[in-house]
Amino acid sequence: MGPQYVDPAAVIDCDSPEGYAVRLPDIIEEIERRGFAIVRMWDASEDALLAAARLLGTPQHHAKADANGIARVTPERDATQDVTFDRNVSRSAEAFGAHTDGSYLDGLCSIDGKVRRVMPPAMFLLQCIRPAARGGLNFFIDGRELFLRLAQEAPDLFDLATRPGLIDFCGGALVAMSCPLFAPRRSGRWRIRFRSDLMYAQAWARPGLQTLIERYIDTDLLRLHHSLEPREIVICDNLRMLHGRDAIQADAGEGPRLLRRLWLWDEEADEHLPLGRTIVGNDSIFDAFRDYAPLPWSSPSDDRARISLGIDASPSHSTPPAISPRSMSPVCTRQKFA
Ligand SMILES: O=C(O)CCC(=O)C(=O)O
Ligand SMILES: [Fe+2]
Repeated sequence: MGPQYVDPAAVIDCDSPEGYAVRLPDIIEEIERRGFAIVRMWDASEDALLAAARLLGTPQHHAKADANGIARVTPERDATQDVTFDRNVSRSAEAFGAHTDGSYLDGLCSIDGKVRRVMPPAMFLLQCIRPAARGGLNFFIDGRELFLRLAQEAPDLFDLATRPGLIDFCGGALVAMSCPLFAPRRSGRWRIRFRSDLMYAQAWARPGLQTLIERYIDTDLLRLHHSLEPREIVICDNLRMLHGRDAIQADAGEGPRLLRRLWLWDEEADEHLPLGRTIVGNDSIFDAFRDYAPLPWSSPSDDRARISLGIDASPSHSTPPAISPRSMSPVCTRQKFA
């Protein structure tokens, strides 16, 4: 089977901010049904991106983002530069493998005296301003399908993927230690966290993870491709989906491929209370993850949407038998992957 593509008829047209508000229920339904939606906005302005995001959640800042939380995604890294490793592959023309945005985030920040857990964004928006002339296609992998398939087809890999403490992510000073590939959330749903170029695992677990990656992630098996056009915005459930981008092979005449990216804060990452001290203001002890704090809108929207995010493995939604944390084997068979 060759690569699969998003059906062009699935792109949701919004010709004005009012049109977007009218189509919002359809957009949310699409996100809940298959993990992402593609909307075609009236133009490719920053305002169109902010209008799309405003009804969906609270922005989450990023070290490379501006005051609105918007980051430019464009190949600006000099290919001849001797970069041994750069976490910001999104700013190169190289292929960007399947990943969760902010996979390396699991920390704390303080905002006005409150300590908040910093996690990967719940959703991200990617807005196309200028596509590449050749290459640079986006792809999406449904983590729910991966979860259900592993449970059914490869119980050993499923055990491995849900095993607490499995993987450490390192993105420089930003780390997320001891994360399973699939973790249960308070809501009862699951989240996926993956980005192979930042992942480290103990030696016994590596062969199994490599098998999983080869069979299910670094292949077209579960990938749905889409060639983003100007004005289009992908709105994606980052708790459920993996996404990535093919290598950019040729720029358009007008200039290099250019997108804008905006993250939306995970509301389940709530306030944490100190046990032995008083937190005052924006305490500098939390500076490591400070760039990834939520950025409330100056005038929040009254009609903020409620969207069910993450991987729903409950019986009503899954054809295969329901998966619950109890059905996970507590012991992983190390020998099997040796
Ligand atoms: O360049 C793209 O289309 C994807 C970029 C991306 O996934 C990211 O910046 O996290
Ligand atoms: Fe990404």
